[in-house]
Amino acid sequence: MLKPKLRVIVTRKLPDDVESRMKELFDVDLNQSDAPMDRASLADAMKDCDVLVPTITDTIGQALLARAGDRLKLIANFGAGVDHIDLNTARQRGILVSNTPGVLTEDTADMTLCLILAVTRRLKEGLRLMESGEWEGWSPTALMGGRVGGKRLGILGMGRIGSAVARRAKAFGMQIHYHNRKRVHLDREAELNATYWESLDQMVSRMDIISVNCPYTPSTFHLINSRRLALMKPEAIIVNTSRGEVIDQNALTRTLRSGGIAGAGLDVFERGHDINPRLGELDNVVLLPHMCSATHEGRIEMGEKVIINIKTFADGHRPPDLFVPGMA
Ligand code: 8YV
Repeated sequence: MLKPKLRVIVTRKLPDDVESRMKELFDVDLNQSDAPMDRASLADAMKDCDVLVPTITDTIGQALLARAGDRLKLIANFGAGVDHIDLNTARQRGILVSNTPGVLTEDTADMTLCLILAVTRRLKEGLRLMESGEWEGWSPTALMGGRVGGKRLGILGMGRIGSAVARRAKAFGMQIHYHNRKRVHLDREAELNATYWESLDQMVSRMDIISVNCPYTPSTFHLINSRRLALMKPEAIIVNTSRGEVIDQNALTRTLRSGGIAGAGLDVFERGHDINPRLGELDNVVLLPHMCSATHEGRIEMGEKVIINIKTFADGHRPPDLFVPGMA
């Protein structure tokens, strides 16, 4: 007898190719409106499916998980970060959580370099000048920025994305430094010509550019706080393409406004899209709408990973991208 298809609920609109394949494989409910589900709809969905496919815009905490139906056995997240899911409660309830690592590494690293260049080379001011129609031609001293070649880049979190940032930055002539929970393998340090700093305080105080690339966990919450921002050199900049919660955004705003550091490039914000309005007013701050992994290729590969995780689970095996806390 044929096994019944798994009932899968997807919380947001995914690329068409991904949705078509899901329709072939599963009994799937898609969200064509792309409006994020409210809590009540999410709770209903979690009562009524075998597999939930959420994204970063769905906060799946203890209360929602406690009310999930017994049939919910897998949360196959569309995204690498799973900080919006209460992993401990999921584990206690016997619900597996998988993610989509690896396929957004290069795209995110590309955009990290884009932000570093945008801030150091004053892209925002240049664009604004052209868009205003007020540009009067070349000048020897107009819009001079900093040169990235030769600068010290301190990478906070030398995982997949941090290493991909390091490879690119090395090609731009930057000197690579990093802080990580654990020192990486010596071969990788040699490949990247990277210097390990056990002390984050010491690294932060000596870098020209800081790139935040660590996941958001209870131990990385506000890792960059007002005290550490005060350690940075006044001519240094910081970029964040990981999670907003790693930087205390209000402290960063104050530091930037008082000239404590020279600029910031942010793709991510606390609680998803909470942006201090005083940040965007600054010429030396470039803000992006969480778009670092937004390529057609990457989003399709993320969908393919979600499908492989669900299909493997449906076939009675362990999904390949099962998320194990502490192993990211
Ligand atoms: C994703 C991200 O696009 O994968 C992640 O962790 O931060 C993003 O770039 C997003 O999370 C999709 O859910």
